[in-house]
Amino acid sequence: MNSNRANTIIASDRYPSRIDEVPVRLDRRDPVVYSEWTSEGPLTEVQSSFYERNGYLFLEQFFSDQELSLWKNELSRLQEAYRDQEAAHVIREPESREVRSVFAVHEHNAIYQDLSNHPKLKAITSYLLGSDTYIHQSRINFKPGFTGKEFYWHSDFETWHVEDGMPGMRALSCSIALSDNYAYNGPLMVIPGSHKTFISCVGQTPDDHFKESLRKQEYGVPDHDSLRSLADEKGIQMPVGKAGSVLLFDCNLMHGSSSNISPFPRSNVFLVYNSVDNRLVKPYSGQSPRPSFIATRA
Ligand SMILES: O=C(O)CCC(=O)C(=O)O
Repeated sequence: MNSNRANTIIASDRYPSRIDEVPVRLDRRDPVVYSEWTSEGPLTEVQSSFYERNGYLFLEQFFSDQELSLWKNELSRLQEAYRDQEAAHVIREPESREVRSVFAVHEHNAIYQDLSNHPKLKAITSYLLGSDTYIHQSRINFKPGFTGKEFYWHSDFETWHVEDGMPGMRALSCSIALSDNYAYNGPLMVIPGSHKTFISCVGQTPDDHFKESLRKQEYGVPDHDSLRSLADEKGIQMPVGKAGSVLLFDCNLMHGSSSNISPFPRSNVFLVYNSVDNRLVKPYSGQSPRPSFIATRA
C-alpha cells in the first residue's frame, strides 16, 4: 500500500482505488436501475433490462432533425470560436492545437443548457437513477478527422469517485451523436456487463492531475490483465449510428475509443446526470477537488 495515501483512506470508502500496489476486483455494491419498471415509464421493459444487464442502451433517431441541426450549428460555431481563444474549460489535443473538448457547455451555452434539460433525457435519467438528477459534468468531444486522439479505457466512476468524491454508482452519461458515428471514425467501445465489477487502479494521483488527464489519461486507467479478463469474459461492443442517436451508459461501464484517422469528424456531446441523492463529498483521494467546470459541486 502506498504509505502517504494509507493515512487518507476513508473508512466508509466502498470503492477504494489508487491505494494498493496491485489492482483489486470488487463486486458492484449499488443497484444499476433504481426504479421499478412500469408500463408508464420512459423505457420498455426490454430496454430497461438490457441496460441493467449490459450497462448501456443505444437509442437511434432519438432526436428530431430540427433539434439536431441547431446543436450541429452551435458545435461548428464553438469549434471556430475556440480555435484561437484560450479558456480553462477548453482542452486541446495532446499533439496539436485542435480543440479536443469543451467542458461545462450546460452552464455557459444556452443551447446546450436547453439540451441538458430536454424532457426526454430527464425522464429516462430520473427513471434509471430513481430520483431527480443534476448535471455532474458536460463536454463536447470533437474528435476531428485525421487528428482526433483516443480516449483510453476507463470507468468514469473510478475517476469521479477518487478525484471528485462521488460516493456511489448512481450516475450515467448520455453520449449524443452530433455527427454520424461509424466503426472507422473513433466511436465509443464498451465492455458490456463490466459495470457490475469495480476495477481498482494502481498509482498515486499527481496533484492537478486533470491538466494532463483531460488530454491523455495515465492514472485512473485499468491494468492490462484486468482489461483482458473483462474483455475475454464479456466481449467488446461498438454501438454506432447516425447523428441524433444517443448512447446511455452507466458510470462504471468500462469504455474507451480509438484515434480518428478517417477524414470524418466524430463529434459527440456528453451529458452526465447524477442523482441528487449522490452529491459529491470530499475526493476519496484526500486531494483538492477538481475545478467546477469538470465536476459540479452543488
Ligand atoms: O469521446 C470519446 O470517445 C470518449 C469520451 C470518454 O470516454 C469520456 O469523456 O469519459
